[in-house]
Amino acid sequence: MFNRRKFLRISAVSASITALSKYSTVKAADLIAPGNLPIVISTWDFGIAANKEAWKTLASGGRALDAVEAGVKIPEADMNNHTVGRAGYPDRDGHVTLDACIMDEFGNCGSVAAMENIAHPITVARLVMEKTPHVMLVGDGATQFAVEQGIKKEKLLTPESEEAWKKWLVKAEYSPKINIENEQRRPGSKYNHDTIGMLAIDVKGNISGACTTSGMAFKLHGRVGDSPIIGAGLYVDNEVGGATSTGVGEEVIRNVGSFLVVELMRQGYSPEDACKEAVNRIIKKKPVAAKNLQVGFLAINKKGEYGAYAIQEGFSFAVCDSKKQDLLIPGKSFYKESK
Ligand code: SD4
Repeated sequence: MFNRRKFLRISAVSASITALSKYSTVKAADLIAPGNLPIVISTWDFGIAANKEAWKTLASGGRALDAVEAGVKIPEADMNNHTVGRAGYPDRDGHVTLDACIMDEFGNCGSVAAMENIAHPITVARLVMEKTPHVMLVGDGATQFAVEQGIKKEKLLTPESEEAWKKWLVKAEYSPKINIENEQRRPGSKYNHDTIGMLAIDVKGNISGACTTSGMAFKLHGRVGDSPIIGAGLYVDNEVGGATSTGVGEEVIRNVGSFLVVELMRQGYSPEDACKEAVNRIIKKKPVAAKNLQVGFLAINKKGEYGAYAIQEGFSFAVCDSKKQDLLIPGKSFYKESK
C-alpha cells in the first residue's frame, strides 16, 4: 500500500542527500531502504570512515558489538580529529581526558570517563564490560585498569592541540560553539565536529552501540559529559532499538536523552520522531538557552529504520549498508524548521 508519510520522509531525505553530494553521488532511486540489514549509522561526517570500518565486520557476518568497537576506533586514532581520542583537545589545565561507553544486545555495558593517557577509550570501556563486575571506571582508576589489561600508556596531547590550548588560555573563555567544540579549529579541516556515537545491527538482527569523545574542549578538569553515561550518551535495548547523542552533554544528562529516545520508540515513535521529542523536551525546559546550544540525537529501531533530530541545523549522520557505504544525511533540526 502506498504510504504517503513514508514517501514524504524519503523525499525529504533524498533532497538533503543531494545537498551533501560531495560525499556521495546517491540519487533518490539509490536511497537506502530502511530495514536493509545489516546496517551501521553514526554521528557527523567522520562517521563515514568509521562506518566503513564497522561494515567490514557486519558484511562478513560478524557481531554488531565488534563492528561498533572497530568503527569508532577510526576517529579515536585520527590525528586530525580534535574531538575524539588521541589528539583530542585538552581541558583547561592541559590534560586530554577521554570518555567512552559501549553497550551490547544483552544489555551489558561498560564505560570509562575522564581517562588520561590511553588512546582507545572504547576498548577500555569494552574491557570494563567484559572483564569486571562493574559498569564504569573513571580517572586514574580507568588508566590503571587499562594498563593492567596490557594497554600501553601514551601522551595524547599533540603539539597542535597544545598550541590551540595555549591560544585559548589567552582569553580563557569557555563558551562551547554550536557544532564546533573548538574555536581554534584548523581552517579547511573537515573534522570540526564532536563526539562519535555509532549504532549497528548485525545479520542476526542484534543491536550494539558505542560512543566516544574527548568531551568539550577546554572543559574544567574532571568534567564528564553525556558520552560515557549509559542512558544519556548511548542506550541500546535489543527489543526496541538504540540511540546516541552529541552536543552539550549537560543537557543530555539532565534529560537522560538516549534512554528517553529508546523508550519513545518502544511506545511506537519512529526514530526521527523520538529524537525530535527528546530535543523538544530540552528546548521546553530551557527555551532561551537552547537558542545557543546544540544537542543532536541519532536513533535506529529494530527494523533498521533510522532518524535524527537536533536543536540546531548542521548536525549530520552517516549511514552504511550493503547498498551504499558512504551516505551522509543532514539531520533535521528545531531551529531550521521553525525559521
Ligand atoms: C560532551 N557530548 O562531552 C559531548 C561532546 C559533544 O558536541 O558531543 N560535543 O558533552
